[in-house]
Amino acid sequence: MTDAPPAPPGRLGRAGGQPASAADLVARLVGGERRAIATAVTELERMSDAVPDLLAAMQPHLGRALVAGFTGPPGAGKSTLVNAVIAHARTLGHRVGVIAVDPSSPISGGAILGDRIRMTAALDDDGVFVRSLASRGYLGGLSPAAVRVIDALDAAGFDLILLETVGTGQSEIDVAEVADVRVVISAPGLGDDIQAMKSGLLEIADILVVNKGDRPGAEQTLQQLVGALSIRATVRHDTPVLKTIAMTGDGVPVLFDAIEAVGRRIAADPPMARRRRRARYLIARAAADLVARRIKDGAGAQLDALADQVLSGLLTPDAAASVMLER
Ligand SMILES: Nc1nc2c(ncn2[C@@H]2O[C@H](COP(=O)(O)OP(=O)(O)O)[C@@H](O)[C@H]2O)c(=O)[nH]1
Ligand SMILES: [Mg+2]
Repeated sequence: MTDAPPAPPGRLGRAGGQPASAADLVARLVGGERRAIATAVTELERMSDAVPDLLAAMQPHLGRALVAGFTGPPGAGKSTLVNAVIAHARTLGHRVGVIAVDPSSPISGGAILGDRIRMTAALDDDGVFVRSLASRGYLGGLSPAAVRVIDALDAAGFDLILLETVGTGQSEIDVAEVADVRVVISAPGLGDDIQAMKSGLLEIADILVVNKGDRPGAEQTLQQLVGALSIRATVRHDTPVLKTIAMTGDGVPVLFDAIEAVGRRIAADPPMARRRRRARYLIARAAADLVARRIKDGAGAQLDALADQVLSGLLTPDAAASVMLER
């Protein structure tokens, strides 16, 4: 964890000895009060009972932030690069919120980003807010909680929100749905990384970054990416391919300009369109969770009955699934 300790669950912090209402908390959050932001983020992360009220109170304050997703294989340098982008964005006066989604435990994983941020002045800077979230049960992907935390940081006036996720399985799809700008990071020496990009990372990228530009093989990795872009039908052929050295900040201003350029391109979309995409994602995720829970909780006897019908040839498994969902 890199920010203030969470309030106890179910309470929204204290004001004058009384539990603060969601509206009060959001008013303080909108005013940029750090404790209020930390408390709201924790409530949203834990899906506490206060969440519906919080979301409702935040609605009028949403839609200003640009959300940039940083995804790629472990060790590519995402956290280091996020840190360098924070530093650059701060010199330009942006307020930066950071959400790092770690597939492992919040303790081991969160500490990694925390260490990188701690190396800079960012922790003492009111213009930066960092939170690591575990991706419990979401296979390395984004949890719906992470999407709600984006809203909290947006409402709190962070105009740039950086989202770090490991690019495996579900998370690349999540990032494509949730981020306004998708930055896909690779680095030389990570093995068969260009092949790994077949899994869809190239397709979602607005910007491709070869980090560790100081390492042997960086130029070759870059050329491979340029080559892969040119022969694939399903990608934008004008996707920028940039080289960075996150450790020194080399290439970071160019990357930042590229992020802003994509931001300008999509600024033609009304903010509502971007938020609608995130809302669609939340609904689809919630629906999938609901179905999974139904199957797990209540469907034992029904499943047995349907299985018998499948075995006796009365139903196909697909038809049985439909019966189950219609109940
Ligand atoms: N040589 C070199 N090492 C880097 C660079 N950026 C990050 N690293 C190192 O690569 C390792 C993984 O970095 P990290 O940011 O944790 O990667 P992540 O897993 O993608 O978040 C760390 O040891 C970093 O110090 C770079 O530009 N050049
Ligand atoms: Mg990392």
